[in-house]
Amino acid sequence: MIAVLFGPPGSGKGTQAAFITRDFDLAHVSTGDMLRAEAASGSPLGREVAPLMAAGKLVPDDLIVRVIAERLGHDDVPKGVVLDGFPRTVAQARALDTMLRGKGRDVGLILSLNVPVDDLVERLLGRAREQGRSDDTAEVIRERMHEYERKTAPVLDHYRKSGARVATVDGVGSIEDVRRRVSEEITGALGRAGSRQPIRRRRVADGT
Ligand code: B4P
Repeated sequence: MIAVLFGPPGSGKGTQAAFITRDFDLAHVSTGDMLRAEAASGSPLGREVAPLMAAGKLVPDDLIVRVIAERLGHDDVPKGVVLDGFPRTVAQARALDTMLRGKGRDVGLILSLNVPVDDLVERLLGRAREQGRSDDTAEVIRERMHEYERKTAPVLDHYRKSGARVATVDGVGSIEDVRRRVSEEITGALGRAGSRQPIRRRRVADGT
């Protein structure tokens, strides 16, 4: 199973990816986390991306595609992956399609988290208060939303046209409510794929 967690900034991709990867024993590939780690390390890549991220801009496609190509070569990938925050442009989606085709695989499920913009802004400003992320200020959030509408939203059409399974999930409600909806979609997709992989579902209600 290669699943893409899709949605605007603050829709809960990172939050839900943490549950899914644990509940279904999938590798978690978060481009946001990878880029933030590079920026914190002060590596040449980190120094290139830090100002873009702080301004709410997407980093260049060729750069992020190289990062993902390297990550998809890791040992934990064959068991299945949740891609969190990638692809974010149609060019990235096409590059991913090509990469996966080369491995005889494809994207099995796109989970699109649907959250109204007012809720997104409220969540991101809340995260700013709790975690102080440099890209969670009101001005930068506006720019990230703009980037999303212009460059990222069309990725869904790319997948719909390609015939991939796109599931829209209501991302409003408690984190546990959303977790339950997302889990149902993944369980359904795994069932349809007739996957023989062991599904290590844990009980969602109490988080065990
Ligand atoms: P990401 O790290 O992917 O960040 P995000 O879109 O802001 O957050 P996400 O949707 O994961 O929200 P979260 O669960 O944290 O990207 C950051 C930056 O990296 C981008 O702007 C870009 O510059 C760069 N980048 C990353 N990937 C790239 C790519 N492929 N190409 C180019 N550039 C790339 O949730 C947000 C908040 O909401 C949290 O505080 C959470 O606790 C809360 N929350 C979650 N679910 C909730 C719920 N149901 N109810 C209430 N609150 C909830």
